[in-house]
Amino acid sequence: MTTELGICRTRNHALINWVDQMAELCCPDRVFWCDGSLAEKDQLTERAVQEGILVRLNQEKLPGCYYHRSNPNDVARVEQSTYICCESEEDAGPTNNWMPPADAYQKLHNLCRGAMRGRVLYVVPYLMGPPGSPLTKVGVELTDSLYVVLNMRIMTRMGEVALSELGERDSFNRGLHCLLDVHPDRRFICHFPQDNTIISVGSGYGGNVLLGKKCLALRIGSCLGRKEGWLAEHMLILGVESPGGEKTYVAAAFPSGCGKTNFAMMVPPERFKGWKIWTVGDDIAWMKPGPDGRLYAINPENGYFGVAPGTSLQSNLNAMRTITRDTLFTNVALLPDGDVWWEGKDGRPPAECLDWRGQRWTPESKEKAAHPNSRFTAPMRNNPMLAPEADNPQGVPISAIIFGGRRATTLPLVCEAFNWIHGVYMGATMGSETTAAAAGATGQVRRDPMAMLPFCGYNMAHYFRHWLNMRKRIKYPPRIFNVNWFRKDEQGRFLWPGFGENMRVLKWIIDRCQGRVGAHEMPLGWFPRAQDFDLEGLKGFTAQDFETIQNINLEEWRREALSQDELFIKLYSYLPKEMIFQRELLVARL
Ligand code: GTP
Ligand code: SPV
Ligand code: MN
Repeated sequence: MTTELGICRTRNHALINWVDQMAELCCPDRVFWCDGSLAEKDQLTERAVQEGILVRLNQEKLPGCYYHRSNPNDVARVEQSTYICCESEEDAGPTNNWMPPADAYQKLHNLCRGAMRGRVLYVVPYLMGPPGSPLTKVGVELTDSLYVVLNMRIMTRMGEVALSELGERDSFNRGLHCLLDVHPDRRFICHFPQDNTIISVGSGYGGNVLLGKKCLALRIGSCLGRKEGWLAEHMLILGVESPGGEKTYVAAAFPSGCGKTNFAMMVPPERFKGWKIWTVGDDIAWMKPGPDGRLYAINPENGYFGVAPGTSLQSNLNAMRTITRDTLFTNVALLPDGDVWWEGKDGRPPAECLDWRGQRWTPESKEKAAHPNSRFTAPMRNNPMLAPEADNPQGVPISAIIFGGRRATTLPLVCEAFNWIHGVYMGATMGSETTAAAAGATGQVRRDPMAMLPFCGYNMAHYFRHWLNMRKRIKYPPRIFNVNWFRKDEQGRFLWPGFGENMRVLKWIIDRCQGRVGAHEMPLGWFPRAQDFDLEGLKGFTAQDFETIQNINLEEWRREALSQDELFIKLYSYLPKEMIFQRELLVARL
């Protein structure tokens, strides 16, 4: 028996009315309601292959895997085209682009009018969060991109499950996405926090268009969190299991392209035999105080949209296992036998392939074969180290929050904040070198508070205030740490081996949380004592190197303090006093 696909089966009037209105605006030939079934996946995948949106990869090597090239003008998030559309410009704050909601609606509705003629409008109901969690939110994305539908199917809990969670309520996030002509001049990603609405046009890539991710889970999510008393953060969540079975959960905020996926899937080195790292999430955490006074986190996502270049059996074994089936690859290189490749993958570069633009590539070529922001979209259920708690509606209790940027200088490998307020200051003043995850120059240090600069949906100064206020609602607050895997020597080589060896840093962090190791007080916070930091079995890294990587250079810190000031001056009118006092204390200690 076959049931017909694409039929509307909900009786939710608010939803039906809104879809009707949007269809009237966009004028698609057809409206297709997604139910999330396997039959639907097969049908839509087949359609995407026929339309040239996906290329079927070698099904013996990569069962269920497909390949997509995005428009070369559309390969990353576009921060300059991302807007917060609230009534007052001050609510968006100086770190966001702002448009008055009425103007934005008019502009975007004009762009969308008739934009789906000759096309299909797909209705994608989805959940951010496990079914039944008090933190879970329902979203519905309307899109004319099959690529978006198939990605959302992996990245969220999509279809029937979301409609039944929604029931008759009208409290769902309304997302409209139109490809238009995929031209940068007509590319806008607009958020309307008052209306719980998102409209994205002119792009077909990643965080611009998979509306559950950055748009709902972070920008709208941060606004909801402020209102409802929780935190929506750009954080991975992992569980550390000791050989004795003790489990400790940590959340870590690193900016885009700075190591969250890698850290969340880490394989501990030989020295830590018997230790296990379980992945709860690799990009987003929603955190709320629980009834026992601890801070609980859920991962609202259902899949990984991870950076491909640099991913290898050596650097990220669990990711490599995760992407062997039912995975979509975007903007990587395509091999003659229907396999995929990227810079940093295991083995030698292929003798020839097609690069991310579809042009012939050989090892002599000057350009990269895979785009630096090429990605895989993979179901989290493929991850052999997926934490069983990833589906737990209550989430996991967080013992440590870790902030970390990509800094070639200045920042030590690890230190611990003196207390919550100091930790918030550490997060607020985070700096990081820009990466290929956003369009624009890479390698430039900028302030990226809590790794949320591109994702905070309201005034960043109010966001700091919200973080400070949260302390009163958490009886047993997590300890806060800062890490930097990316410090370099004078020759430009990374001082720290990173990846699996980050377990050594994590071990010190959880030992601190369990009150098992000491530390010494330094101007920046608590530093590990040499005897408490495990360097055994780490080839080529001496106690002297440890001192070098933990060194505080006063000249660098003078510049750092000045650079922090630039952000604070920008935010001055609403900046919590605590931030100013912390800065003064830091300067005094230095
Ligand atoms: P988004 O998905 O953009 O939010 O990024 P992410 O934070 O998940 O970054 P990801 O883990 O994909 O890492 C991005 C880049 O950082 C890759 O090129 C990695 O190889 C590199 N990287 C990750 N961890 C380490 C590390 O410990 N040391 C060094 N040197 N590089 C790392
Ligand atoms: C990021 O840029 O932080 C990402 C990738 O996780 S995207 O979904 O494109 O925003
Ligand atoms: Mn991210």
